[in-house]
Amino acid sequence: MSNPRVAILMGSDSDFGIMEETCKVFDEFGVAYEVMVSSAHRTPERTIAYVEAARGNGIQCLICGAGAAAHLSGVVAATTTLPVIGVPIDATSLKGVDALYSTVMMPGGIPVASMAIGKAGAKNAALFALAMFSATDKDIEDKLAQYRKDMQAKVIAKSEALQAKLANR
Ligand code: RP5
Repeated sequence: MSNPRVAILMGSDSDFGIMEETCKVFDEFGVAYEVMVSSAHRTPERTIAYVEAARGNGIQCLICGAGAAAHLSGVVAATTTLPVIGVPIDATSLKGVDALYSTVMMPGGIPVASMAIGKAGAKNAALFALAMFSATDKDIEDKLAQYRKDMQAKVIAKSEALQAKLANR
């Protein structure tokens, strides 16, 4: 994709089934991103080299999805002053609580904006990045407003469908 604004990193290709939710939102909003599999512990030098170059390459925000003892977001945040959003992934028998704690409990000084575990978090990571962009990007502000209106309309339609179904019982 040309001129990506966002970098989506994941610790393993096994995380993509979740991080695809992030990609889908950016696709819907027409925001360019790039995806890279890079681990904080398996490929540390590659991860750091990529993040160090990110700002110069036009990246404005990094989204990191990782499971288990998920230190990817923290390592990325330690390497750049760009905003870093973390998505904890359910990859172990602890069902993502391990990754949530690793992602959310950053010591003061190096912030990571942690989202919820799993697909909801991956979706919200994109929406959170878009909310930040909307502070200075009117097109994204308008699209986010429309996104919320569409979501409300779907909830109301589902409510009415359920009420109609119950009325016919
Ligand atoms: C983490 O370990 C990755 O982010 C992934 O969620 C988890 C398992 O990785 P694989 O063993 O599937 O490659 O580093």
